[in-house]
Amino acid sequence: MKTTKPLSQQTPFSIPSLILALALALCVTAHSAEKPNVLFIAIDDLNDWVGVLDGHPQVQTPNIDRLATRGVNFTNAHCQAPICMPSRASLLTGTYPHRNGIYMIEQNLHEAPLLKNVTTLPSYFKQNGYRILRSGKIYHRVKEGDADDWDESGKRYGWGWMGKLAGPQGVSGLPEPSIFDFGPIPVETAEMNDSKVTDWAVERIDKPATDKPFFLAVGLVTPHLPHFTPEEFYNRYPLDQVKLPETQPGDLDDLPPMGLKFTRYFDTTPMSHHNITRYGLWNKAVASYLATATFTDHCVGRLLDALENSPHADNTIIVLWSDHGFHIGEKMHWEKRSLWEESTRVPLIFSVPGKNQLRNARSTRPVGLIDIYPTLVELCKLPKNKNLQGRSLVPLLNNPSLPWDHPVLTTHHPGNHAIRSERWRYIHYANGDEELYDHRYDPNEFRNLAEDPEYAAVKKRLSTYLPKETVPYAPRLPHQKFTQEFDWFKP
Ligand SMILES: [Ca+2]
Ligand SMILES: [Ca+2]
Repeated sequence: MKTTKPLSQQTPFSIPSLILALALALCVTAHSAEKPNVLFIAIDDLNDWVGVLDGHPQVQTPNIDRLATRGVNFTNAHCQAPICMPSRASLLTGTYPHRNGIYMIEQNLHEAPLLKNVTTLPSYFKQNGYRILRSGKIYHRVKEGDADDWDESGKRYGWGWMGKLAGPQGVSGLPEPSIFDFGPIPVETAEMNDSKVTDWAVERIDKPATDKPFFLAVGLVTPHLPHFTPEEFYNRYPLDQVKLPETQPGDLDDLPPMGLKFTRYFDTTPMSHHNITRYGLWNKAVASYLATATFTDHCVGRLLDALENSPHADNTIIVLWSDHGFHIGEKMHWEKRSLWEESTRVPLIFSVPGKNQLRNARSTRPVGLIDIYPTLVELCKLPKNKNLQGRSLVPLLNNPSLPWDHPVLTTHHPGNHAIRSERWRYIHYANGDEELYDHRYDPNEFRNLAEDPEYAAVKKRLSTYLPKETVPYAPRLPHQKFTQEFDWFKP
């Protein structure tokens, strides 16, 4: 058995050997601090219905909540575009839609002339000595991600096979719902797409470390439509007990013509407010979405467990984000493609290993998904990438209440912008129409203050953050099945 001599009997260290030992210790610490792994968890269409975001009083997301206790939860984080393709293109290239030309689903970032010389986030990590791995949906299009030359890639799964389980009529009760379906389907939890995406990632986390640090990107596709889950998740939200989102009769009366126009896009799909209310399906839609949030959370929990039980637990940065929000009837709107809070607000949590890092902290400062790239570059001490248009959130990770006068921008098609500051949401449409909401008193954005002269100065100040120039669309692909010609510039 080893015994420790009393201090007085120990051989005294010479000053030079002490310095050498200290230097060695510092070297080891610096090396491991310089090369943290990254677990990059991308979620599709998850809004603020997450326990730690207080977006819905009944939602059960114990694992995302657990992650928040390990780091900093950004409660005022917003996407740069309220749909998958441009939001992910922005995040992964570190550029804004109004500066890269990617505004819509039917585009491809490798065909955008302004992105020709841009190094995407995973590629940047690869160039700087990381082993990059991906499982599931990271980019909107599979082929876009292929350009990163991943060291290992897991499979990405479609939803068609689940549609077959739901049957030709679907399970929601909407007529011909197609992908706009929601409810429980007869499937085992382990068979769900995201369970398999998670299995693949868990196996990689369990593997012994290589000489290189890893950047492991895991893209969970739930809660993207269809909102299917096994019954075990759906049954946690009894239909007679679910709370509907708060709405106000006549809420849309104070919208300018362009605000109203935006609500009409989804009127052409099965999941419209008209259809949902007409068929009495709002409770079921809420329960189904809550169930998808809980299922996604279950996958996140498996990733966190795997990491915590692995040798990488103390040397892995975790970032969790969703590409945009989702309306479940707020402002009588459904899905995304709006410039309101429910479309733009997203979960964003950073957990950074290290003794001095903050735990269980929240920051109410306005931040964007575009800030993830520069933040990871700084946290991992990679060389600065000068082409990035977001800003590193490291100062907020160190002090979540640091003064931060950087309102965040969301764009939907050229010229339609929202500016979100800590207190306000200011929307400026391409035709000049405006909306203004005061989140201090009106978190549901019921009262549009844009026409009230009392707020002219607020509008003027916020409008200084609008882009001065907007680039046109990068080349467009043919329309897909569920998209249609829609004029986003005129009421
Ligand atoms: Ca999405
Ligand atoms: Ca209103």
